[in-house]
Amino acid sequence: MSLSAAPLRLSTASSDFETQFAARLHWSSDTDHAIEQRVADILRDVRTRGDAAVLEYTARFDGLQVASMAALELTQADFKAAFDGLPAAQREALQSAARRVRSYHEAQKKASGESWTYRDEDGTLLGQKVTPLDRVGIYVPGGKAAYPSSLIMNAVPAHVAGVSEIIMVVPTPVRGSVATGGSGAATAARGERNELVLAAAHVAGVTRAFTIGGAQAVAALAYGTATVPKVDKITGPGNAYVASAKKHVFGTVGIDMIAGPSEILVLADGTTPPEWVAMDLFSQAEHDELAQSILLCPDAAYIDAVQAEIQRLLPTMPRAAIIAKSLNDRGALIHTRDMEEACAISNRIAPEHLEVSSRDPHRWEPLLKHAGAIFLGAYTSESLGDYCAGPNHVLPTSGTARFSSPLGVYDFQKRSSLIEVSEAGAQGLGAVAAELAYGEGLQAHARAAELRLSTVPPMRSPT
Ligand code: HSO
Ligand code: ZN
Repeated sequence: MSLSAAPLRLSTASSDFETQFAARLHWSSDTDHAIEQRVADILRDVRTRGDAAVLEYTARFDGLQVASMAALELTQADFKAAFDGLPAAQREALQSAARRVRSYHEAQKKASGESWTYRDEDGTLLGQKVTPLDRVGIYVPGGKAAYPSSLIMNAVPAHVAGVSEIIMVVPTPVRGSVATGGSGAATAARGERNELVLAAAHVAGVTRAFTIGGAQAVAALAYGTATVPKVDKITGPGNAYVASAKKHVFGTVGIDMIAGPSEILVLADGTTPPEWVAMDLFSQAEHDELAQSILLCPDAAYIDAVQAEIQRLLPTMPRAAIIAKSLNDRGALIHTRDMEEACAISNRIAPEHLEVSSRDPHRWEPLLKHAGAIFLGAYTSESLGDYCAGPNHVLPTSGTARFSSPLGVYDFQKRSSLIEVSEAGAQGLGAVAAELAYGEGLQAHARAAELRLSTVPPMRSPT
């Protein structure tokens, strides 16, 4: 089978640009009602029957038949053994990535995650107290999508925030468990341990882990069972069942986000080797047939060169079929009038990953407002950010970078307001509060403020 990949060619100068552009960006995340219904049933069942229900679903969907939940728990010793069993180069790479991700998130915490207070002239103290969540659950998908790098990106910021218990769930049977078939975690059902994920749990500081997955794992974390502790927030990617379960339990627990397919937008001035740009476009396309890779460039000859590299490199890729489908169905090579216009279009797309592949990236960066992560200059391949540059790779997708941010330390913290009103402060504030409270017809509020005034006024009659 000879594959070919030709992302849609567009030009902003052409009269049908807007129509074609809109069609290419359109992505439907329509909820499947059958999935919603099945997930709701599983959640209800786990909520009422706890461990027994989790064990049944794990046997049915993951083909993992065990007598008790204890057999599904992994220990820190398991993580350590997996880590020790890796080749030295992999151990070092995991540690080096975790170290850089930790440093970045420590800086993030220092810059925006600390408590603060100030005092008014009358001695009143106001501020914000930042505290970590007590316990979080991290969902790690099974099978091929079990990315150790994603575990690091979720667990390390939680750790830096000061979360004391990090509970991981991953639908991967271990300890030679008997597998009888099932769905959802095809690789796992064959009884393969994902050593890299367990090793990442070691370097990322996971507290406890269970080899459960799907909606039943989300339910166990959200409601708690006799074995699985109830968490305060669930983060991490998953399939349609997991996404639907996370939406359902939101409110009972916090969730991070519901991520769509990966996206990369390369804004090129034509000075980067076209081979590099073609491979960067592939790097997100290879995640998923629904992934979106877009090139924006004012140089038509350069776009031709990138297209030629795409065709030349495609057959060398083990995931060529996924890449080709993604590029053909959702990719685009867009010719713009100039770099300014390219920046404006990038802002309209608000991509998850934005590479500014230019000799002069700092000239364009100030024009770029909406993107999950911005990679500056030809040497900054997006894939470095996926693994080890330091910033988080869990990023807003599908245009949500217009209003949301990368996963960070702040997702594992919450804020409490601090107020300490001095006696002097209570005079001024008391008068203001009482006036507004009477206006709202709330007598007790008004009197609570007035009783603290040095001269307590007579109670007003209700209006
Ligand atoms: N690019 C993905 C993250 C990832 N890449 C994991 C490789 N491994 C997030 O969009
Ligand atoms: Zn990636």
